[in-house]
Amino acid sequence: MKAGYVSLIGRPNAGKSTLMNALVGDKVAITSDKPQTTRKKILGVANVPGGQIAFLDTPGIHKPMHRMNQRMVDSAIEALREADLAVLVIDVSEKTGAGDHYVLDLLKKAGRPVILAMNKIDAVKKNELLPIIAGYAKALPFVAIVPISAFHKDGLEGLTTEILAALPEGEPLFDEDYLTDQTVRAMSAELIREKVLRYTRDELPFTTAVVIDQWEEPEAAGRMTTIYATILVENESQKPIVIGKGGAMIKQIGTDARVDLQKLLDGKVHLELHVKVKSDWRDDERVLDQL
Ligand SMILES: Nc1nc2c(ncn2[C@@H]2O[C@H](COP(=O)(O)OP(=O)(O)OP(=O)(O)O)[C@@H](O)[C@H]2O)c(=O)[nH]1
Ligand SMILES: [Mg+2]
Repeated sequence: MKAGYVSLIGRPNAGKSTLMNALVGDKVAITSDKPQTTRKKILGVANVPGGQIAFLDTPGIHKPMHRMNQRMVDSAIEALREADLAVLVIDVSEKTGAGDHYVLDLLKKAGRPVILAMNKIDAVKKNELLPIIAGYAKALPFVAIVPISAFHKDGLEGLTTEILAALPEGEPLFDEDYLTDQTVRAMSAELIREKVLRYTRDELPFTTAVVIDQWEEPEAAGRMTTIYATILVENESQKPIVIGKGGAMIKQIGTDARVDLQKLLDGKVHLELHVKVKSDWRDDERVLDQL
């Protein structure tokens, strides 16, 4: 049996969380088409024939402009230290740039074996892959290079085989039914934030956070869980955007979130959403600690 920690590392929006969900076979991390979706390291455990893989999904590595972002990048680097193996996830439909070289440098310094997962192959022509492979192969001695589409679950068996081959022999690290290190409350807050990311644009995705204020368990079987949550924004002008015309936006966010929450909790959910302004919360260590 093989077992170990595998950190998914890469630039924002490369598809790391989509990949982890696909490999774990469950929605563990939220995803969105906006960069900087994942804000902290998330464990997702995959039990596969021949072993157990403890994936660490990480925030995309970027230039941090706020304390929150510094924490995000730090948590990715920490995951790299904890890993037996790193999987560098790249978006092949994006041009290679300075950010990619920075990530390659981090991987070099970490000294862990690295697999290159070339993601989003569905979005490019086959012949565009060769020069990318050549460029990356020159930069780092990857133990394997695997073209995949995380979204379409294409090439994932091959990737799993390469991961298992590179992991040490060992007994499973977690019980077979253990999926993630996140609490149900934390996952619920994330699901609500995912809907905020889905429906809002401009700076809103970067400046919002979700806090669960109160959680009322159902009193009897068949009754509903009541969840009170607050969507934090950074300034007054952002509040009406999240609320929308006549409350349309927050209603849409709530309706969509409730569908996911009911799936997560396997029962009826009553969700009460509020919007609160907390200026500069992204640089407020106390708020960040709470989050
Ligand atoms: N076309 C295509 N899109 C993909 C694929 N994998 C992921 N995506 C999309 O890419 C976007 C980003 O995906 P995420 O999984 O959130 O990316 P991430 O690397 O976790 O991003 P951060 O958390 O911001 O670092 C989403 O819109 C996904 O649907 C793929 O194989 N093909
Ligand atoms: Mg992510």
